[in-house]
Amino acid sequence: MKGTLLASVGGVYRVLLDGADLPVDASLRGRLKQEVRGGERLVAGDRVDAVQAEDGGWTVEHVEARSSELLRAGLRGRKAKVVAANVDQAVVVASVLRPDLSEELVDRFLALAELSDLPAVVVANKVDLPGGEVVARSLEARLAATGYPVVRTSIVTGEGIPGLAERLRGRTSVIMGPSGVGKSSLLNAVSPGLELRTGEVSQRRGGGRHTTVSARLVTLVGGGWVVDTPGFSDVTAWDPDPAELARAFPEFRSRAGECRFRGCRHLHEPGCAVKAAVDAGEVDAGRYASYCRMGVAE
Ligand SMILES: Nc1nc2c(ncn2[C@@H]2O[C@H](COP(=O)(O)OP(=O)(O)OP(=O)(O)O)[C@@H](O)[C@H]2O)c(=O)[nH]1
Ligand SMILES: [Mg+2]
Ligand SMILES: [Zn+2]
Repeated sequence: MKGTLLASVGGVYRVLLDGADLPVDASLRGRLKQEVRGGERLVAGDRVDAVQAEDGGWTVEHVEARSSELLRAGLRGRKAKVVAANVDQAVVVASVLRPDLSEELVDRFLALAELSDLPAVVVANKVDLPGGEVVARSLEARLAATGYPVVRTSIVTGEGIPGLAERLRGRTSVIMGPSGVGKSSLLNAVSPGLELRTGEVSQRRGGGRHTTVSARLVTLVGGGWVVDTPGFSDVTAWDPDPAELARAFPEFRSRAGECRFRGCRHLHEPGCAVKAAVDAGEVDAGRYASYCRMGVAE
């Protein structure tokens, strides 16, 4: 029977068979196990074939080719890891306060989505907090030239929850963002009954403790799938391939063709159209600064 992998924890593969309401726990067929050890992991969102033995136990026999892969940071030259499969949009969640907005982290998550060929939406959560509106507005201004929609949300006032629900409906989305910004809380608000675990943001560090520990796929009331992920703290240490990086900034792409030199890295080259756009205020200087920092391996 065909189904979708929801999560895998410690060698147990939780599969929602097509048409079923409740998932089953399965193990892997020996051959697949070899492949998993070889580095090809099964991840949330994978489409699988599972069979039931006479004793009732389920085994995953086959994994289908993926239509998309969300890649996580290849850390310091290591191979990029696949975090989720067959997703069709990335939702990058930031909180305007508690933890404080990290614009560079937002840029990094957006770049990860771009390099995974996923369209992205940005969520500015916790706008109920005093001063939150101002921070949300600055984030919107920063991203104005990128084309990414920014949705303001609050699980306290309910602002933006219907809009977010609308964007998630009927699609398979992956929720990304730093720990403690409210990813699981938002999903609970969008789809009451999910009851994902949420956690207090630690006062001392303003975040950093992971309440969600592994990527898992959940179904939403009204249709749609979402992969809830733990905050990828290691995205901060991501060194993307500098040659690919400009592709990860949509507002650069339309200008890159006008640079004087082909293969322009948009750093110190003369006649760079991207830098000219930054100087003209058409491309946000903060976004450009993120680009420069991300392209430099430390
Ligand atoms: N004031 C306010 N607090 C919120 C809002 N959304 C979430 N929170 C709180 O923020 C804390 C962290 O929320 P989580 O949903 O666990 O955050 P997360 O992004 O899933 O965190 P990880 O699973 O660790 O990656 C909880 O105490 C939530 O109650 C919001 O809109 N406003
Ligand atoms: Mg969570
Ligand atoms: Zn250039």
